[in-house]
Amino acid sequence: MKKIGITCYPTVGGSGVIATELGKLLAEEGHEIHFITSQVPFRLNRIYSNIFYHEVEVTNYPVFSHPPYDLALANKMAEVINREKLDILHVHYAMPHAICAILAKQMVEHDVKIITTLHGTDITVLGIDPSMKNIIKFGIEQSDRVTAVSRSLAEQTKEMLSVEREMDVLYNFVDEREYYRHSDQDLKKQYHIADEEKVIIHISNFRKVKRVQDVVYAFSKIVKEVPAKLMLVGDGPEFSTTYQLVKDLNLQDHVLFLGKQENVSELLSISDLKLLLSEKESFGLVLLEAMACGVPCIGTEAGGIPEVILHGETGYISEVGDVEDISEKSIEILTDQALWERFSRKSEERVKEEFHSQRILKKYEALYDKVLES
Ligand code: GMT
Repeated sequence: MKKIGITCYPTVGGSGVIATELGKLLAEEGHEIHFITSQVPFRLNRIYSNIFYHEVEVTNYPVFSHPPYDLALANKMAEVINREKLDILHVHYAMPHAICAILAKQMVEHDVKIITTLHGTDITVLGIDPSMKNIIKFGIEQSDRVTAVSRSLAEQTKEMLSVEREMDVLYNFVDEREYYRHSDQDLKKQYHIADEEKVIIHISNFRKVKRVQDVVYAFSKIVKEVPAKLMLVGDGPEFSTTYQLVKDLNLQDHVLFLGKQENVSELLSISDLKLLLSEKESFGLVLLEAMACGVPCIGTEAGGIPEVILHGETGYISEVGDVEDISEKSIEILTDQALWERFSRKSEERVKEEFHSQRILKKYEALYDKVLES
């Protein structure tokens, strides 16, 4: 049994989901888990007797023009490391978590190992920002071990930040107990989707990098050939522009804006195709969730997406922005039932073989053993 601290962004994004799900799996294996975050992680949705939560409280003293969250986090990390005698502090998303962890380690006597997991925008966006680049590089170099969620992200990190150190690639995973194809088709009726209509789904935080408008443009071509509905799940800065585009293309009757949703496995279970057309994407956890529910995916040749979707086996890969190609490939999948079934089956198999939660859990546990031996 190990004592493991975990820090992540508790409210949004795939990195918080992975960190929390990993914490839960580790707890089920008998480890003692200490979440050190600003809020209770939203996926921590039941009580575990061996999971503890330590809230980071920030002082909002009037002298501060910016409340010092990072320092409060480092202080809390040091307090928990010392009091609970943590073996490992595993931080998800380099900025600022890796740097806070290094600082906390320097503040304590107790020997704790720092593991940093890179998730994507901490490198591909923040890592090229001159105001943060050097400190992110510092956090990566000073961590005892560093993992990245795809080969592509590990390579980009080395290239963009000129980091020499060894990095382990540990893919993301989904909880198979939640992500599987549910058989209840009644949901389709509830959304007034006719039986013969195909369902295309996109799930994201509607940020520019996700290119949600390409999804709408592709759909506008698909719906001319195949009776279909587009479900847009999520919210974010590009929501209004996307809404306007749907209106301009006169697609209102074909597009459902569902906003933020949790537990999307039921929505995925009534879907026939998933589109993720990002220009940057280190992994694309939503692809894995779709594949686990037997949904073929089309994604872009960006970051780690081609490591998740096997082109021609579980779905297709297209160039970023090639809406023509994306719509052609979508129409092919949606109109060839034998192809759809092959992609769907292979997607489910691939998740079970390559991205099974127990397989990834074992890899993290092996990494913890290795770092503690060193
Ligand atoms: O930037 C985001 O979209 C959110 C970010 C996060 O913090 O969750 O997502 C990143 O981490 C996910 C979990 O590892 C990956 O599945 C996403 O691909 C990655 N996002 C990007 O690289 C844009």
